[in-house]
Amino acid sequence: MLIRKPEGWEIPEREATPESVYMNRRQILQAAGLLATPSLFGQAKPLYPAAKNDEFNVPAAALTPEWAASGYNNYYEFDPYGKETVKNLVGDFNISPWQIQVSGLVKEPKTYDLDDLLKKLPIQERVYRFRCVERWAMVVPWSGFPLASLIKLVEPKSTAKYVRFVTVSRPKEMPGMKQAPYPWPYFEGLRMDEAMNPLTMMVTGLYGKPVPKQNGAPVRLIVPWKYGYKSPKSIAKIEFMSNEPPIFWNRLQAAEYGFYSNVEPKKPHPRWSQAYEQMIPTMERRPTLQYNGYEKFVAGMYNGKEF
Ligand SMILES: Nc1nc2c(c(=O)[nH]1)N[C@H]1C(S)=C(S)[C@@H](COP(=O)(O)O)O[C@H]1N2
Ligand SMILES: [Mo]
Repeated sequence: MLIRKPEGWEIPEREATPESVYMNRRQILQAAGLLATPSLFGQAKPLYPAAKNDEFNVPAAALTPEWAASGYNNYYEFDPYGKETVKNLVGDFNISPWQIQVSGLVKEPKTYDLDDLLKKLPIQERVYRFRCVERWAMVVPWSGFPLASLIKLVEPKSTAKYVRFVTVSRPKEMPGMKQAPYPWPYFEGLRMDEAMNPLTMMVTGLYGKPVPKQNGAPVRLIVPWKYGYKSPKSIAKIEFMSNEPPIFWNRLQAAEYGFYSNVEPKKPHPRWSQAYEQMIPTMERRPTLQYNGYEKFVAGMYNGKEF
């Protein structure tokens, strides 16, 4: 029997009823990835990866591996007793939509939507050294906007001398909050000049992607010349004040944690010499640097006694 070869003008059966018959134009464009999802609508281009700031960059080989930075975390609201466990406990944590309440000594106390802020405040990527008082350290690319740009937007009064930050409080989504009798939610603070320092960043991204929940999504502070606990995660409130605000770790153990907490190799913590640091994940030892290596950017703010 002769098998008839289709003529060029004949459409094979499987192509005769293309999907386009069943999909409307919008669905087709969406399937092809050509339509922005509603939440992205109006945004000129994707947020990540953000433009790299060349002043704060290192060769890729000098970076901490991404899996280590996002797999070894201090985030007591999820686990007050473990670090490698945190990433497995963040599943129920809701980060969208996200609001930041700005209050205190400011022109107009107001609650801001993070998505709206991100339309006004351009983000950039900076590689920073990051150092925990427990001595472990890493070198990672954060993305975010300078805290100074947010402060300029909200216009604090001249009487504002300090800024206080408060982490979100969601005991139902943050299982660690019930495990330890701490004065939740986590609270921190900076002097106004520290908050305005160009190094101080509100971070929304890590390794060219949105920052993982275990690292503080959707927005955290990064203050690279201070010990890590000065960089609160998942910030829900920012308050401008005339007096130095209390901070979480000082409230818990005043003898061990001061307000400034600038990295200083010659000042040992009662439980950890600060002469060296250990790079995750190898735990290779390196000498601790004054102000964590950011002396030229920050030493001018201090008289040498703020540790
Ligand atoms: N809300 C909140 N922020 C926090 C903490 C925390 O327990 N809760 N831990 C701090 C400490 S001690 C460190 S070292 C860093 C760790 O950040 P990382 O997990 O992204 O490395 O987050 C800081 N911010
Ligand atoms: Mo820490």
